[in-house]
Amino acid sequence: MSLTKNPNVLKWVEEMTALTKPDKVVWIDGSKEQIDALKAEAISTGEMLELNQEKLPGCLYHRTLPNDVARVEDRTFICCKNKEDAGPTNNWMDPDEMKAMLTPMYDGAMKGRTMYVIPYSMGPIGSPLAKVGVEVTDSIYVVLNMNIMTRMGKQAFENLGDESNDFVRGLHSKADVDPEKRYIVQFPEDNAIWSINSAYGGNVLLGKKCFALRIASYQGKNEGWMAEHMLILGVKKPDGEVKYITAAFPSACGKTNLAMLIPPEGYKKDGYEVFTVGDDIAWMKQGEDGRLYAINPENGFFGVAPGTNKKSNFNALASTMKDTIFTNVAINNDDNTVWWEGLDKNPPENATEWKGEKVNGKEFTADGNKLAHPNSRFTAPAKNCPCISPEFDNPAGVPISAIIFGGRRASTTPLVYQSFDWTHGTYMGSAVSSETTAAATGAVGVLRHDPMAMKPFIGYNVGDYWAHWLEMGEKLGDKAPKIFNVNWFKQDENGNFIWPGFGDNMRVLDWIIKRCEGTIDADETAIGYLPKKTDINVEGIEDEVTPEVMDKLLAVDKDLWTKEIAEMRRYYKEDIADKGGNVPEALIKELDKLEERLAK
Ligand code: OXD
Ligand code: MN
Repeated sequence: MSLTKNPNVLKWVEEMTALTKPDKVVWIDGSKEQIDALKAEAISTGEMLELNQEKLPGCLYHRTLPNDVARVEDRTFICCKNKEDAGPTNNWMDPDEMKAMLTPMYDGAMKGRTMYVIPYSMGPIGSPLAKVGVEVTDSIYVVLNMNIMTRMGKQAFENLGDESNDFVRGLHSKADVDPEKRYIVQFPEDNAIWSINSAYGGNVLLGKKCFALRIASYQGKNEGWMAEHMLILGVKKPDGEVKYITAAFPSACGKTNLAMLIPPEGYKKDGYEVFTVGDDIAWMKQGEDGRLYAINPENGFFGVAPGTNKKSNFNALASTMKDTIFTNVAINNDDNTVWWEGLDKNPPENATEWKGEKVNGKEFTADGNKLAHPNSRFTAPAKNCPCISPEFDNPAGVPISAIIFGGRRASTTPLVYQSFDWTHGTYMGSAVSSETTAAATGAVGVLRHDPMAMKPFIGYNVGDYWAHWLEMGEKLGDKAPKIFNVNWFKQDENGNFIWPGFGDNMRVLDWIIKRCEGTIDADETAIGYLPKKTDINVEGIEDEVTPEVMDKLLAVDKDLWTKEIAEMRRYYKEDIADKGGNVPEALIKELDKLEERLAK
């Protein structure tokens, strides 16, 4: 039975049913009974495995096909009418051509299967910043994940109302999971997403990257708000005030870790606390008081499992202890629990590796094999997180004091610096880049540009996206958050990291907050405001971060920055302007000014 009278929803679901021809249509109301029945069905067919219900209550396990383990950027498209509107960072195809190509693939794709109709809200129900989506899918795995990652079910339709046409239409079929016919397609002008031949999270949980970033960034440009690839955290100070900060880093730079940071002992003793509002996506809009407010549109964490342990991210690990779905990790068959590289130093002997083969985990990993896929995931409810913010469900969002950009840079970029103003900060965001690590590619130190950490997620032309950032700055005026850049990954001559990172990043957040409050001075340098050498608190880590190390962490090397400027000129011209991206004049000017300051 349908859950809404909204004729726009009914008509679209009817069309999708006629196209995909499922045996049955089930509307997802989000009730516990319905979810429990779907879990039982998925367990009975082997789609999901039930884990040890004493040690991991409510937790399930899923294995994807080995050819279907990550987002597929080369098969991801932005289909708007004009190619120029997709810009140089996106694959593009004419929307009609794309639909003509995909329609035969969807035709009858759900024969013999059930179509699930999932209404969901991105953002707290009733929030003026929230938006509704409807996803139809032939995968129970998708339903169960959407149940964790979004506010799903009847409540979302109540939020949409009986008339509105303002919902994102998501069509997903795993079809034959054929990698040659896999397409992840956004139609921003139609509020629509089509995903086919995948069953992996980032490609099929359409509320996440497809809607909350690609479609939403386009909506944000048109409606005057921002959808960003940012964590949101709150720092409670000893006086009880909470300051909120967002941060954008490319993947594998520790967003989830920073979002769930545990402050060093000294800070804890002084009364500091860190709260998580989000670990991946922020929707931000100007509030009535003129400040920028952020909500996390998601309701859970879709985190990378390998490397997560008690020390690296206690709060993330704790979040996975109940009602969590694990995908492509390894199973410890002795007690039917899960294991992944970096969880501990003790791979289970009696293991099932991620592809499903039973192995002796100790021997298997000794040969250099991995038990868990490097991109294996946990889907965990946000409310499980021990440090979840009390404001997590606040429909108004939280007021943002600072925006942080960062990447993985062995040299050049200091530990932290502050932009002179919003425009300069927008330049800094456009210059976000990360160096590949030896582990990932073999080619160490190759610079990948990832503006605002949004390269794979900007749903329109990157030049227009930068212009939108500049417009937002004008609107916010002196109420705008301050913009910073951080680099946790500086190395010495021998390739050793010289900043401890993890919880000690609190020391940098502390400086950032004091800069926002105007209670601490800074050194004005060519690249921005840098901390005075003694203003980063190193109490408790003096042995590691000596004054000499601090000198290195905060160094601005003229030769390296000259190279950086040359590379940014090349990037703006060859990668953006020559390929149809309109780099705003104001950003080129920032580059000129940076060069002038450096020459002085
Ligand atoms: C993610 C990503 O999964 O950025 O969050 O790839
Ligand atoms: Mn992400």
